[in-house]
Amino acid sequence: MRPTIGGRARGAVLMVALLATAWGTGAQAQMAGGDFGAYGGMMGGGMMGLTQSDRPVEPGWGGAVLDFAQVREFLAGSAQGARVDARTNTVTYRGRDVRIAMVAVQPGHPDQTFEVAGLTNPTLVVPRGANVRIDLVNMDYGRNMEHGLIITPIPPPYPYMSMMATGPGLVQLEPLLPWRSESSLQAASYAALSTSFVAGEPGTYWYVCPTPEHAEKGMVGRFVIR
Ligand SMILES: [Cu+2]
Repeated sequence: MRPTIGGRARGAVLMVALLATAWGTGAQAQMAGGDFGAYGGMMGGGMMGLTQSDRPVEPGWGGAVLDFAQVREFLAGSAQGARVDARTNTVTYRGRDVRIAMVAVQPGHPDQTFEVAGLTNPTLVVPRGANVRIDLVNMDYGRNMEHGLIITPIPPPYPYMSMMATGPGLVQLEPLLPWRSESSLQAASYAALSTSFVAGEPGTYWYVCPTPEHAEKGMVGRFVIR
């Protein structure tokens, strides 16, 4: 079963636990165009706490581990199936099956942002009813640079502890992705994780990094279902 964004009642949290598959180090061979291991939001009371990952990535962290060549391949394909409009900072997807290739803090972009298809914190537009998969790679490095993603109907601004405002979200990548293993981009290993859901109720939502301070600093963008 997959979680659905939105529901019959506006604001209702209709979540179904995902079939969760954690990928360890064996995931690397399947990376190209593959799924990094899907995590569902374990919704319901008491699941606010995200796993702490304030450390560099290492095998067995809970998701996939990519090398730099795989990350470059990921970036090169990140606009596939998307219409990218830099003027409006919008990435629009079509069809029943949507795959969104997202980076947390891509080098060359502002700190504490998400990147999709080369744009910074773009508005992402998906069709109603689409099966959406988000693949997230953390390219950041250093203390407190673990990143994650939730999708929430609660708009910004958010406080330092963004989840105090957003709650656990309708969709959640969990656990947080640890930062890359080395300062050198070429030598580093990278954490990658996927989640899948159905785009239900049309409307405007927000993708938000749940790490303390990050959403407050601007690690947030619009997610539109129409
Ligand atoms: Cu973050």
